[in-house]
Amino acid sequence: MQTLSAAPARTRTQPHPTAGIEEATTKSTNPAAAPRWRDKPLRLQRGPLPAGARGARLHVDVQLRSNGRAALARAVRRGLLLPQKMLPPKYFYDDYGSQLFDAICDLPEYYLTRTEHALLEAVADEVVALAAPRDLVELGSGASRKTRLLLDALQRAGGRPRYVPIDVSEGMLRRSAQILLGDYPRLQIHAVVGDYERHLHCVRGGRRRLVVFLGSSIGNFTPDEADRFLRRVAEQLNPGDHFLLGVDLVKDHAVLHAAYNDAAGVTAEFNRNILQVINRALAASFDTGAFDHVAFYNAEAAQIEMHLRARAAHAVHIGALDMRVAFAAGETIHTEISRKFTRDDTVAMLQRAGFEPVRWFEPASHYFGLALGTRQ
Ligand code: SAH
Ligand code: AVI
Repeated sequence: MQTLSAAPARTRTQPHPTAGIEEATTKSTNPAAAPRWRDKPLRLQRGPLPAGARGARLHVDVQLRSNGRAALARAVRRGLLLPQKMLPPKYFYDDYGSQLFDAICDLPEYYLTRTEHALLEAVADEVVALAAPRDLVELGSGASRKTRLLLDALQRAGGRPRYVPIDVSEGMLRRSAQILLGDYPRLQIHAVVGDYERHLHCVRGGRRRLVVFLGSSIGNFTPDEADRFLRRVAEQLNPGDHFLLGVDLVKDHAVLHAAYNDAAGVTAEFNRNILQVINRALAASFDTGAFDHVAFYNAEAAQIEMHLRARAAHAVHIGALDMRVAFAAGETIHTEISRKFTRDDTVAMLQRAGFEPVRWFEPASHYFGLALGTRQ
């Protein structure tokens, strides 16, 4: 694998509103009809977009109904009955949580987004030249800001790409798609409102693909979860398709600590917002003010751990689950891990999943890495 050092970070550009763009939407009406990934891996078919999408440049495929309320209910019941109470981090991202994450990306302490943006800016042309994609698929696309660097590179290379973002956050996905369509008049978007742990098969397209998973979101999985997830991603791809993975690298502990304990308190607000998500979806009575934000670096596991710590003993009622949850003073809910990687970890992780490493990109600061692999 070759290595490249990139230029220093630049300021990110702000998105701007655009007029409405013609759009077609399909909803999954019969989830049983859609093959579950675990049961039956799908080889995606070459072919046209679904009927409703013809003529429209944006097609939105809604896989998550009521924001996956049933799955949230199961996860909350299971997680809050554990001796170490836990909640899955994907539930941070209601509309407000997505906006908070976007604000985190601009924080001076949160170097991840700036560093990855600058790195991708430096290497996007090379990535596009190597992958030569016709479809650009993005897992957990959020505001799709870094995606622009790849779309720009694709345009420079004379391509007419289709962009296929998948995200659990419907509002953010739709807003980002509208903005992109305004800025890229030749772009087609097939957006999937879905959970990439369950709806990977919906990331359509049998054309040559570049799948990107940026922001070090892979670090929010445990090692076993990450291996399983990457294997599923690899199984979706055809030989010659490429995968670009962004990973936050192990570094000075104080830098890591500060990135998750910002002075403005945005990360604390983001962390506590998961309780509001549960309050609204499951008629729960969490008082967000009763919990402190706690984030620390566990050097042995090479991960930031984020918790919500009860200030005093109290109980919470979760109406939709008919469940009472007791908290001792100082007891925590573990809400997120954010693992930090080395280049060797990352390459080994890709190889275990069935990818052949193609390039490793890393800035002079060694703060963040981008690994490009291809399906073996
Ligand atoms: N890729 C962007 C956003 C990272 S934030 C970046 O690099 O800045 C994580 C994003 O993944 C959020 O937009 C969140 O809504 C989405 N997300 C988290 N878990 C998800 C899941 N299981 N399935 C689909 N999207 C998910
Ligand atoms: C999306 N994910 C990679 C972020 C991270 O850094 O783990 C989420 C986040 N949590 C706190 N701040 C940002």
